[in-house]
Amino acid sequence: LTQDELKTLVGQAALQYVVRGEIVGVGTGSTVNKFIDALATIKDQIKGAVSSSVASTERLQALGIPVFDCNEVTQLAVYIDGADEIDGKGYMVKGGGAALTREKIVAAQSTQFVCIADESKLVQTLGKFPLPVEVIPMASQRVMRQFQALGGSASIRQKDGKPLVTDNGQCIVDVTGLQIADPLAFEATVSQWPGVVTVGVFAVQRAHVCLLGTPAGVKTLTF
Ligand code: DER
Repeated sequence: LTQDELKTLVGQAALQYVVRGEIVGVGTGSTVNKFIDALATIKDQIKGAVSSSVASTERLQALGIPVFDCNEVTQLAVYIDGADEIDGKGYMVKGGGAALTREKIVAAQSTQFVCIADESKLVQTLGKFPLPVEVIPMASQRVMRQFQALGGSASIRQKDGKPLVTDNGQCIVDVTGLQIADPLAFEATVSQWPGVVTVGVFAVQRAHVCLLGTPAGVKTLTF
């Protein structure tokens, strides 16, 4: 099975967690895109979706799925999203798709976080994947120096030769060389640095279930 086929597998498997008649929280990325395509096959059985990015909103709307704003809904039963890394406790590194801020917001408004991922995302310790951090541009150099002081090396994510601008108009700093042994403490510390909008460690908003795509089929991890 190719990685793409594994993503399709878990995207379809996530349908079983969607509460019929309700609004489902939808994340961002290529695996989530497979889930959105699967969701479209049951769109008459749901009320709609809350989206975590412009990209997911556009895909949902193109498939005829109503999209609601976070402020139009209260608690969502389920949030379906991918991850760049997930460890044995459901802690994740996210933000490869630059949508981490809105992903964390929708996840915070959801009761159950169901992570869908191909098996390459399951790691022992978070930190091999470059850690995304959404930052107010004027703070970016100081935040990069703070990560360097922790032993990391940081850079401003580029797109088409200039700094990527997020859906929220901010920039993304990617940090390599960190060992995130205590995701809860790391998330709490970095989230307080002036200028940090969102750090791509999802520890408070960890996953409760992970549908892991493997050549042997979908493995369900619960945390
Ligand atoms: O940006 C994100 O957090 C995405 O969920 C990303 O981490 C997963 O994207 P992928 O499914 O394309 O690997």
